[in-house]
Amino acid sequence: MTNGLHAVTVLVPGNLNPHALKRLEETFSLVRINKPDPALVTPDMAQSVRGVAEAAGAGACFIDALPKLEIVANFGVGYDAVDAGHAGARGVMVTNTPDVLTEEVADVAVGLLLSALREFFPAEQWLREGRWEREGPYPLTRGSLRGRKVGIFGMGRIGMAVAKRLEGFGAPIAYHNRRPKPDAPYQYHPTLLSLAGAVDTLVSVAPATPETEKAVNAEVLAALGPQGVFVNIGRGNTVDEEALAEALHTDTILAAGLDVFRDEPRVHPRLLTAPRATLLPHVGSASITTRTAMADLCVDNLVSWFSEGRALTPVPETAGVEGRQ
Ligand code: 8YV
Repeated sequence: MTNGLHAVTVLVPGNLNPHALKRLEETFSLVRINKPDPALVTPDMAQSVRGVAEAAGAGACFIDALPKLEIVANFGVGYDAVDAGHAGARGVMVTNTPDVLTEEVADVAVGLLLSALREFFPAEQWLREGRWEREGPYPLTRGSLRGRKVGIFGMGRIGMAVAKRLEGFGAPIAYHNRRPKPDAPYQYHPTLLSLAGAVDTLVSVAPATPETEKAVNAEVLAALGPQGVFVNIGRGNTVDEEALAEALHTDTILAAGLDVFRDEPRVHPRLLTAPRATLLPHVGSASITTRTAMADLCVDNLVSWFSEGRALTPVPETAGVEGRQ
């Protein structure tokens, strides 16, 4: 069924998962450039590229530099680096990779929360440095999951999976989302500030949008209170990182567990020195199993588009875009 697809040219700007690259190479005519920069698009590419597979984004100018483009297949559920509104207006389909990473990312959110509260990394360092033997047990942690009230910011698929897990830990759950979710049996808060005032544990799974930009700010963090813990598994853009670092350094909140940052791979220097901060290099979905499933869904979207004229997982902005054959 995919034999005829070698005539279709797919462009990969920047790095992509090796399994995705292998499948793209076997299935399509693959071309590559270093990054999604319109200046790197050759006249040949402009005339031939019908599909893009990327984890590096696709801005409006890049999309416009490819007049034959029909589909951008984003590797990842978050597609904030793709200008999906512009793509939709130009009749270009955009797909992402939902569902296949939900449980994996939710697992890491819980791991981050426990690690931030119970100080796993500093405790392990204590052991490795021989201090257990020399000085005795690691000091008791100020943080504990016991008795906590959890707030979820962003009640999508991953938010629901995090909520289910934390229910299992005995924590009452509340949430803030653009609008209430009929299938979420948890207390809804119409604002993030009201949610933060009602809980001491805030887990952000929110996407990066103009509305969520720096939504987790000094006021929200102060509302969490001195026992507050903030976990971010969504996007760094949703946080005022200067305010978060300040809140940690001044004991305005107790702890943080962060997998995502505003300017990855650069991390705000005051977050690096903050007490009780567990910092991970954006590894939420980064197991071989889950990244392979994401790669398959990314490539399957292209295969389905070019062989059957329909995308498997279109993003809402381009759900109405139709195939051209
Ligand atoms: C990946 C993610 O790090 O899916 C997302 O939105 O943030 C992660 O799963 C990313 O997709 C890798 O490019």
